[in-house]
Amino acid sequence: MFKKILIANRGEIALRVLRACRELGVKTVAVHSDVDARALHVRFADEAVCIGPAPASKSYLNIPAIISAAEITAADAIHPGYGFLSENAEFARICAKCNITFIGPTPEAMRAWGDKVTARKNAARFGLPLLSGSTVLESAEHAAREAKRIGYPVILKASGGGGGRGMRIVRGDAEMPDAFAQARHEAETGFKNPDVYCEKLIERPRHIEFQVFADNHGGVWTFGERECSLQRRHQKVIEEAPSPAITPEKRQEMGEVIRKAVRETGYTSLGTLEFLMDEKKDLYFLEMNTRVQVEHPVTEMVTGLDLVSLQIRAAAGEKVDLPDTRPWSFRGHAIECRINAEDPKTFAPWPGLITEYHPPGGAGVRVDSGVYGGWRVPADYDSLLAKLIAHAPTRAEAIIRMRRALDEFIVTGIRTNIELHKALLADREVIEGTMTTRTVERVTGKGH
Ligand code: MV4
Repeated sequence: MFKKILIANRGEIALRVLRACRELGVKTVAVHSDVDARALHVRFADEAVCIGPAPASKSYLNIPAIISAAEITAADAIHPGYGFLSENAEFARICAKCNITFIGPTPEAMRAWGDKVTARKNAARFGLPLLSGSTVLESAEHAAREAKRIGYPVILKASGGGGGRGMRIVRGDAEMPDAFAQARHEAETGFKNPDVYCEKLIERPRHIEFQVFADNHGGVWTFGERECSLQRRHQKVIEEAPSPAITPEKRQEMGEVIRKAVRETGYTSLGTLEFLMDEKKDLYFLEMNTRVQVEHPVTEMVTGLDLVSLQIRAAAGEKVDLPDTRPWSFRGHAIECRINAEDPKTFAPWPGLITEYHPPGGAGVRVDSGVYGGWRVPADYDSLLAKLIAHAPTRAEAIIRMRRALDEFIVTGIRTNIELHKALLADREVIEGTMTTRTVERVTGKGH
């Protein structure tokens, strides 16, 4: 096991990693920007190093400062959390060169899955179900030919993109020249890679993702799926496990296909495979996230596993001893609400001083947060204040428990999206479990 892990992140995920380290008997180093000097992750760590001013580009994304902090403190590994440097293959390569273990997959695996056209090729080769689509499109004429073959409507995507940025829907030949030019331009400026490909469009998809884990000794596990359809502008709002749209048979079938693909590509560490589900409930592979995800707690609640601990143990080269490689047996249902500091009307971030903070508790309630009463939420980072997770024997009971917990949550001084969560958990589609990626937009009203 490692002696000391540097956590290259902030907020709730830095605390989450700290907690796993404590239980594994590993010393911790927090890094922080100027505005985070009094943050909880700094107070809970064994050591802390200031790595720069508030802007992330000067601190949490500052590779030389983070590597120096690891060298000064003699940390033997770096956990990147999510966001920031977590999917930066170059950072993983630099860590290895400096004899520091990057807690995640190899730089080669990060590159292979990070490029969407390469990921599609891998997925096709190893039997993951794919939407009809193209490889890299060379011109608007080439794009129109491919779109005709696939059948309109199609969606243009950036190969270097992900998370929904730089996508363009195209419904016919007439729209293609402009759409192609715009998609290419956005890809070039946004991701420094002009490569664009296209796919058959699914109009009202559900977003479902599968959790995988692999150690360095050939052990590969899938821990079922998470339902992530409740999103706004590509930001997830509520996630749950299991998905109400997945039967045990489908979970078993997907688990087998995914484990085979993961094994044959030599992938290691935690990973998440994102799928779209169409009206026929068929699943299609979209992309793979090579990091721990924000919503990992819902999987932890229904499996009883500590995914971050498993990720650290695998990175340390441990042969992980889980009972078998069949899909995990699930206990009950878990829902997560992302509590953000934001304007309830405009959804704009609402940084500022938290005057009072009282998180809910009681049976089946978990809160992962990095804030406290008296903490000033900086304007420089994302607006996630806390993840509220409710676990109960059934989905209906988990919804009731979540409503109860939301009613108990006290945050004053700033505004939050707690009322949005209450509205979503009172919505018919959400209650019935038939939500799609359009549901949040409908509940919040078209104005936004
Ligand atoms: C799509 C799609 C429809 N058809 N691909 C958005 C995130 C990125 N990973 C892929 N995304 C989409 N890809 C095809 N072929 C619709 C979306 C999409 C979406 C996906 C998941 C969750 C929310 C979404 C919101 C709008 C669009």
